[in-house]
Amino acid sequence: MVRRDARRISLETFSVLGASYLTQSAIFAVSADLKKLRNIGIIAHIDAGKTTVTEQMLFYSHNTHRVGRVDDGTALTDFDPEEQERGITINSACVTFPWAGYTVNLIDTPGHVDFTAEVERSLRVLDGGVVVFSAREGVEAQSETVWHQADKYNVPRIAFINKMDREGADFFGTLEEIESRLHCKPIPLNLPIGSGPPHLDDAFSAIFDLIEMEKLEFAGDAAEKTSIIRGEEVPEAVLEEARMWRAQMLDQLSLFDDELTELLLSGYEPSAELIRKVIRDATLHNLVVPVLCGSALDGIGVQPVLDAVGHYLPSPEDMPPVVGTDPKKKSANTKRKPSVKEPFCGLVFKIQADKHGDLSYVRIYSGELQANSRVYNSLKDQKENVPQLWRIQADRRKQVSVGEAGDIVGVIGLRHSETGDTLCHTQHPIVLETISFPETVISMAIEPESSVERKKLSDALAMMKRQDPTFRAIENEETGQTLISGMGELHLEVIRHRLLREFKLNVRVHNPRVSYCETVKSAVEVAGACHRVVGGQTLRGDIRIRMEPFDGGDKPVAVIPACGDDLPTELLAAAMEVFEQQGEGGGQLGFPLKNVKITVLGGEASETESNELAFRMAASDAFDKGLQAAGIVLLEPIMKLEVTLPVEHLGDFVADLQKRRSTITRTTPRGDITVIDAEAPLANLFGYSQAMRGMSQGRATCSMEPLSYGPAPPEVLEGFM
Ligand SMILES: Nc1nc2c(ncn2[C@@H]2O[C@H](COP(=O)(O)OP(=O)(O)OP(=O)(O)O)[C@@H](O)[C@H]2O)c(=O)[nH]1
Ligand SMILES: [Mg+2]
Repeated sequence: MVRRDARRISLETFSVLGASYLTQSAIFAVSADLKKLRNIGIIAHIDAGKTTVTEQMLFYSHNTHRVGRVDDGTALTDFDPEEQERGITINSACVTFPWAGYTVNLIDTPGHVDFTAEVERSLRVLDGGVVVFSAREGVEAQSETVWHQADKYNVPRIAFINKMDREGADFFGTLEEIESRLHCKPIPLNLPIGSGPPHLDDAFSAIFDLIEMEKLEFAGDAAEKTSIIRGEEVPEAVLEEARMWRAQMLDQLSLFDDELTELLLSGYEPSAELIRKVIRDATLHNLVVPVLCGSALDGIGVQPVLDAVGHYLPSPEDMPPVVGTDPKKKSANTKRKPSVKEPFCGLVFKIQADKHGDLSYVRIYSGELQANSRVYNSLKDQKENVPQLWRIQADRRKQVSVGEAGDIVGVIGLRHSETGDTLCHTQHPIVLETISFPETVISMAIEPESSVERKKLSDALAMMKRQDPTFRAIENEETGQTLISGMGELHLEVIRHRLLREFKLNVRVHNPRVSYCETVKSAVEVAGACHRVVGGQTLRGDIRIRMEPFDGGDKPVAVIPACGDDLPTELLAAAMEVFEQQGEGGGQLGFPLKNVKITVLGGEASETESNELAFRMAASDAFDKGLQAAGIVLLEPIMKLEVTLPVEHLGDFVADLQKRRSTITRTTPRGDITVIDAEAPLANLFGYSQAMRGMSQGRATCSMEPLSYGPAPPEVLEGFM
């Protein structure tokens, strides 16, 4: 068992207490055993109930005295005033609590696509996920997106079908959608008893546990249903359905375990313990997704989700060793096991402003991180001091002296580290894979009310950029304006409100516009040359390249050497570096380049007159000539759109979407609502939320996310020429 000195932590001072309903024991929750630790994220489409589920979990684990409500602005993890006013989560928030001998580190993430970076960075460092679905809306657009993000990081997950108390709740329909739209094998572990709101005869009231084969009723006040009444009498019809689903569950699970198969073939009932073991193994290998259901708002079905987190989601010890590169040997792979005995390594995955300085969240993968120690930022090649370590509970924190493998801790006082950087032992360097974030799609010019505030604005924006990797701000000294870019209208609106609220900066804003990119129109072959005399010395370099449109590759501009032994290695390397740098610098109109390939075809070097400088100049010349000859294609962001609307408005919505240059890919009826899937240029979607509300008297909802970049209409390009 891994040593974890809980006393060492509890002797520390307990500081920065705000007025809240957190219990005193809250932040002391640290497991003594790595096997009993769960680092999990709650992920879902906007409004599915992630924060409500989190609140219930905190309450049942005795971390809070009462259940906070998103609708009253009292949820612990939505502590930002912007979140409380809007009733949505914007920032991911970290909480720790004990449950049945486990310690759970949980990150509640936002569902709105504009804040997708928060999901990405959380999934990058978490070991397991709870995916929440609304039983009424089923699998929504953003559920698919976060599901794929979890796939990317191979995160085992369990599903919770929430809102079983809503009119139109459909447990089995949602189950089917999980299977068909998310391409996974969902296995229900419980069934709802009843469905829909209290005024219905067959209202949702309890759940039936298919492993223990018993009914679970949740008794207590309103949402705070702490006591579970097990095994109450169950109508025969419910029992019959449960037997059918249990048989199906065991049948599916038998594919993964011989002992279970043999028992079933011999006609024996397997023990609950064996069933859980098989589910756990299959979940950890991402072969199945255990599914539970309930109504978080009414306090039904949340404790079983907590039990399932312990039973089926991985501990840090279940995770394979993290793999990184050794910065000294560049490409050599190096590994760290999740153990305190290994040298320290961890990943900075989030930076949050704090009145004491930036608070950097670090997931520790191996070894120990001590307060007042010195570590190495291997990506930046910088030594870092770690003055203070904190355990974080939403907006509150407690100072600790050490964090160990598997933990998530906050560090105050790092000077060079950014999101995605690796911190490690100074003598045992390793670089872990960094976190990649999507490109921004929307921009807006802003300027301070008075020139006196320019410096203050630039400092505030620099701070926000440190915290938010999907936010950009570029100052234009000529116009005095700053172009800020982000993931959507809401993202930029939140930034503007923060400037006003936190920094008392009232900025003038211009109309938002989309973030364009450029690519080249056709394939061209050009020669770049440097024939010059500099300081009495002749410099000579000749290089030939092909520049062409290219759909693929991880980088916006792919540079490929294909010139054999034509050029000495160091001269070719110098030229390649120039192509890569120029590629990042933008195209003819100044927009970022994208989907371009440069192939170095050959060149000529003279033994006496060619050096790296000559080849840098030749490469730069070739790059400029290539762009000129190949021509420009202006690219605009295309969005994937999912609109949910009352069926009677379908005609108006389709006509409106057609006016907005969109392609409707699917319309799906779902009870009395219809879901339209479409693709449309972002430029034509400004103000869509408002228009959509107008067309449906506020009953339609819509979510959009960046899909791709496509050619902008010729008149837009002409406007920039
Ligand atoms: N009827 C019903 N409403 C619920 C339930 N769970 C959550 N809600 C309501 O749904 C709305 C959204 O809940 P949240 O918990 O904020 O959802 P979320 O997934 O955290 O939303 P974002 O963080 O903004 O993506 C709130 O008005 C909740 O009161 C439920 O089980 N039943
Ligand atoms: Mg939320």
